[in-house]
Amino acid sequence: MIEKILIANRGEIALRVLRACKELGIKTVAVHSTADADLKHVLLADESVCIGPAPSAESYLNVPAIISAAEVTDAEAIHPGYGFLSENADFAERVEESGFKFIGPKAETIRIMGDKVSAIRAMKAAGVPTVPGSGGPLGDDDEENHRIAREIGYPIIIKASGGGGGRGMRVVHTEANLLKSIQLTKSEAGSFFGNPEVYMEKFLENPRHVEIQVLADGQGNAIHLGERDCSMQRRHQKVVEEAPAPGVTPEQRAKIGAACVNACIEINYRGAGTFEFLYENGEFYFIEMNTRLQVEHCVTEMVTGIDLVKAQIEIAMGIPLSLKQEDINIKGHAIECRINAENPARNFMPSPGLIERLHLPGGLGVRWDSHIYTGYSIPPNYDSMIGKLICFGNDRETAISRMDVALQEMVIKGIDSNIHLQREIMNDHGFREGGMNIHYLEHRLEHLI
Ligand code: MV4
Repeated sequence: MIEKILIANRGEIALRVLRACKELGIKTVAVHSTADADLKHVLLADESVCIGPAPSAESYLNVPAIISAAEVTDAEAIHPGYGFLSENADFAERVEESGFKFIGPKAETIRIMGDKVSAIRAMKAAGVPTVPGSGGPLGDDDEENHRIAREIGYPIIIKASGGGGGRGMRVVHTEANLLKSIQLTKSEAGSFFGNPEVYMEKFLENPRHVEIQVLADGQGNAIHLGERDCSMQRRHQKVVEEAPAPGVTPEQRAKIGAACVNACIEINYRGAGTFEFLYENGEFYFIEMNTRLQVEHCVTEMVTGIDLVKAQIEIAMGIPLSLKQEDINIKGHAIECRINAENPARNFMPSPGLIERLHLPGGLGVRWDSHIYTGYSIPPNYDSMIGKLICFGNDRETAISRMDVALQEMVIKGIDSNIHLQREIMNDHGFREGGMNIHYLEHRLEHLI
């Protein structure tokens, strides 16, 4: 049993984790920066510890301060949430070395997945379909690199092994640009990530971003919870996510899901995880694995009825997965709109400040995951996402209509938000049709704003 969990995060996800802990009868420790003393989860936690000043580098990324907070409060486990230290292998290692449970995979697994070349190698070896590519780091042999690119076929993309999430990539359309692009990407990778290693993949021009959620107990049991479509994004920031992905058939889901489950068992994965794929012409191509809970986990919860945070905690306690694959049924449709404190008309400039008035939507199939409240002031130091509106329906059209009504009902006064933009997306013909690719929203935004 775990009796007390320290939540090493802030905002909506810290509150989400706190709620799961309370439901399980587990005591909670909130850690917060000086700018965050009045966060909702800090006020609701059994204990709270200030771990540093407002800048993340000195608080939410301050490993010694977080471990000290766990020591002084006698917490037994640390939940990292998403972002911050959630995929930092050194942090996971320090947590476990200090005698606490890290609610997530083993440090070694985080390290393998953090290095994209080793992640792709591991997945390919486990039978997960990957993007045609170099399958390993590029060397200094120019002729060999030309040969690899020619074999893959242009356009190709060069990616930093230490990158991910859209940083450190370069598309090459013709042979003439190959060598200098490799050099440039290597040198950028070296300074951005401290690792100059790069690899090559076929550049898929119009894919969708479809990801598979898994749960594994590190004791030989693993299941998948279907997929999410996260193609509606701007500058690598997801805007709308949904489950299931439009057009993915039960047969396709079972096949790619089984490949992910098999890989989890092969690498002895522990915890919740996400396999990210590019999806084009009905085929899945693995690109990266996320070894943490994701922002958009809620849409999977809505269509499976499974509490992913509770599952993470039970796995950390060493309880074998009681769910079997045949217990997982995808029912209905869920959509998540990220609500950000930003001004879409001013190049999405962040809009921190006081929430003067707040009216929240409700009704059947409406979920609001957020830490904000009237009188709360959004600090300027962190991500601009202030909440997630999730709507469920028996079918996609119902979920979209519910979302549209919920967005109409929602009022946040005192700051700018993307609520109106989300309404426009819900009423956009392409979105309503479903199955748009990763470039669709960025093109539509030229007309929507
Ligand atoms: C790609 C790709 C096309 N072909 N790889 C961007 C983020 C990083 N996780 C991987 N990314 C991409 N990799 C190949 N071989 C296009 C992207 C990409 C993208 C992927 C997912 C979601 C949004 C994206 C936006 C631009 C580019």
